[in-house]
Amino acid sequence: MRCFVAISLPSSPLLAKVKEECTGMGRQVESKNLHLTLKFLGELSGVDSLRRSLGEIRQSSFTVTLMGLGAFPNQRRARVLFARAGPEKNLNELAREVDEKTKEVPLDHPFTPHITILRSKGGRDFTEVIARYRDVIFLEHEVRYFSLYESILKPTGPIYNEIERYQLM
Ligand code: 2AM
Repeated sequence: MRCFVAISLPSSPLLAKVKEECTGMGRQVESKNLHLTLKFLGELSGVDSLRRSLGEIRQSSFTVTLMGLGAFPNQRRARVLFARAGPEKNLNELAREVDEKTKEVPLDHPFTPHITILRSKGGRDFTEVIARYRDVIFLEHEVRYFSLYESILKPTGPIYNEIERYQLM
């Protein structure tokens, strides 16, 4: 199965506003699917040992802040529009531990704390919307747990099933 480790996040009125302003610019991530990926694991034949080792993580809960927007690979021809997430210290530390506990799966790219809002196949120019929402706080949310998810890709969009939830202290 195709798996990833992430923090699930709720939407907010301001995130909904950004999505509305970006109507027609790509496929929007459904509110129930909003998440911050800590590590993408890809296709795995089994998750038993990995499930156990993720359970060894001991970290404190913290408040995540979504502030400002960004784009991958760049603002003018973006395939992904995202909200920036912080505090970097907590998120980097948690992502580092997740990576440590799942060492058998190599990290495909360095961790950049973000929440994808929209995916655009052709590459769109998001310069204006990014400038408009500079320094805007979209969400402040207490993170009490992270989860291991299975992702099932469907033509209508991905389905994310929570395999296991890991409480923070
Ligand atoms: P994202 O966080 O930038 O949106 C489940 O597919 C999650 O894993 C997505 O949120 C996705 O990116 C992230 N991810 C990271 N690397 C990926 C890859 N190589 N293929 C698919 N998804 C990947």
